[in-house]
Amino acid sequence: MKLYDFKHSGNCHKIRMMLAFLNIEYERVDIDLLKKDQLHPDFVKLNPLHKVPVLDDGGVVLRDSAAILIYLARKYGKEEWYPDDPLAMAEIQQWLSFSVNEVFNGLAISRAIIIFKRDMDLDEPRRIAKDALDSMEHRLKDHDWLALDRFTLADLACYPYTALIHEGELSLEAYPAIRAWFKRIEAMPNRAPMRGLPFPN
Ligand SMILES: N[C@@H](CCC(=O)N[C@@H](CS)C(=O)NCC(=O)O)C(=O)O
Repeated sequence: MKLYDFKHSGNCHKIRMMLAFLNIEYERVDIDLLKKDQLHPDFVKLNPLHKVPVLDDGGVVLRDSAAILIYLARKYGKEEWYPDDPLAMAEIQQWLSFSVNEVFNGLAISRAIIIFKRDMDLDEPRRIAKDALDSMEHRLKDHDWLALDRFTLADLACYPYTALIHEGELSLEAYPAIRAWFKRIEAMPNRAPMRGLPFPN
């Protein structure tokens, strides 16, 4: 299995975490976005959207972090991370959508503007980031996990960019339930390394 991966990408980190949880060995192919490796014709053939992560599992090529998580959970993992029950699946799916909408457009873009010095206005991402954090806090103030009563793909998909919030110069001071949720996730085994998170190497 090959993961086309950029080390500073939270979307890629979701997949690295999942592969670590599942104890799956894989080959990491470095796509350095700062060097525009994603525009190389060989990579664009794999993903015409020129974005990481991309997973190649014996010739099965998938893009999009949420799609890859579902594939890995159902092919190699535990059914309870993405169950068949229609309501449970929808409850997880609403957080997977949230992870690539509000979390990405709010928290990840705020971070990218700061750490990659992107020439973009911070107001709109900051507004979306606040909505994202308020939604998570609302759910987590009386639940341990984002969907269902256990760790699922919902938590995995929302974790990296939320935990990297300090790199976007945002604060979690007003969000104690989110901070407590980090501790539950960070206590789990088989975490993959990521700069800026409590398990860097
Ligand atoms: N919805 C996609 C978004 C992927 C994405 O935006 N990847 C960024 C890095 S986090 C990227 O590769 N950007 C390079 C580009 O757009 O050229 C996912 O969840 O995987």
